[in-house]
Amino acid sequence: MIDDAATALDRRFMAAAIRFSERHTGLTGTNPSVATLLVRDDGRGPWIVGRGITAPGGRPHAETQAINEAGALGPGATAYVTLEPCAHHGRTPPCAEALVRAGIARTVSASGDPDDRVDGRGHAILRAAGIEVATRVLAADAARAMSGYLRRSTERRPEVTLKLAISRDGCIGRKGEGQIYITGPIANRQTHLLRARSDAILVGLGTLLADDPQLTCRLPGLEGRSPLRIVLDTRLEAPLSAGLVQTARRVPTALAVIAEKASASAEPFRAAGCAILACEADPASGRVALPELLEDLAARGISSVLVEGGAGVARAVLEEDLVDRLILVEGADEIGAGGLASPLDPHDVPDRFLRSRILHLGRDRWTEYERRVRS
Ligand code: AOF
Ligand code: ZN
Repeated sequence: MIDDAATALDRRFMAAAIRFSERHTGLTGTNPSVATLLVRDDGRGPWIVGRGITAPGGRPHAETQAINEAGALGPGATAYVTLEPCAHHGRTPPCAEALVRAGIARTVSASGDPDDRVDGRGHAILRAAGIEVATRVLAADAARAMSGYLRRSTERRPEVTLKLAISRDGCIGRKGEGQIYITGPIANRQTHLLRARSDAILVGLGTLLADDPQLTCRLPGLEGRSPLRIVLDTRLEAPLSAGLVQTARRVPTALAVIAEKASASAEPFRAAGCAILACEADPASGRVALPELLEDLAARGISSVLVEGGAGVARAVLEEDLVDRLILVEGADEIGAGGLASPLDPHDVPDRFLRSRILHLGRDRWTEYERRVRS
């Protein structure tokens, strides 16, 4: 009985730690956003004495911030960490050693850390110091919160989320018209939150030409959290006057082009502040090869990519089985004549996707799917 109570309490604090960690998702560079809660119980029930989240940019790590906040209340506390504490010497000593030095009595962790420098060593340092260690508490929830980092660490590519807004009659836009609203303001704000939490947004040239989009996060207070904007522009045909190009100094922007286009003709784009990604061409289509581009992005530290635009890009990532998370936002109204058909029928989602969440946002329905674990 006592064990069950302890487990329920552990889950409660770990759930709080995971939610807390999500505050910095998308802000911590190549580091995952990790949270630590230090909790002690002096006989009147548990209370949180220190909290930390991986700082923007990736350092300091969560644990040392929580230890500092707890001060004299740290010794004897239980540490809830969403990721195994690190075991390597970076700019600061390992967090596992910091927890030992702080006199932590017990550690509860959610996900292991696949980083070669950690991978079990963090837990081993704690155990060797006589600290009780419970692992894998709410491991699946923590893995979901850090899915980009875990995917990049283990598969050397970012996690890809495809988001499609689909009208009631199965369309994603109207031919010849720029941006039209398929979903309402609440769903649109949810999309901006998704952008804030992503490292990069990917769209095709067609979307840039048709919509001249901004692809920024415009939620009040979160304006600084716009991700890197990447345009698939095989032959470098984007106009210099495009909004994305013109604002590249303010919001990072990259054009993914095939190698032979990355030379002299790209100079004006570089001068405007755009990064030029020289990509391999897919032998069949001649277009930028997507798996290789994703590998390249992972090597640059990008852990999550949100695919937001263009039926063509959506179709390509689906056909090449590159989509890890699928988000369908179904609007309440029809587009009618001239509608562009969605590359995916919301009533016929491929079997490899498992529905994980449904939100009702105003008149819209937001459904999330995760790719089933490959056997
Ligand atoms: C922790 N606590 O809050 C985070 C950890 O480049 P460095 O030295 O900052 O190390 C990066 C690695 O640290 C990263 O790959 C992951 O293994 C770990 N992240 N570890 O103990 C944290 N963010
Ligand atoms: Zn650390």
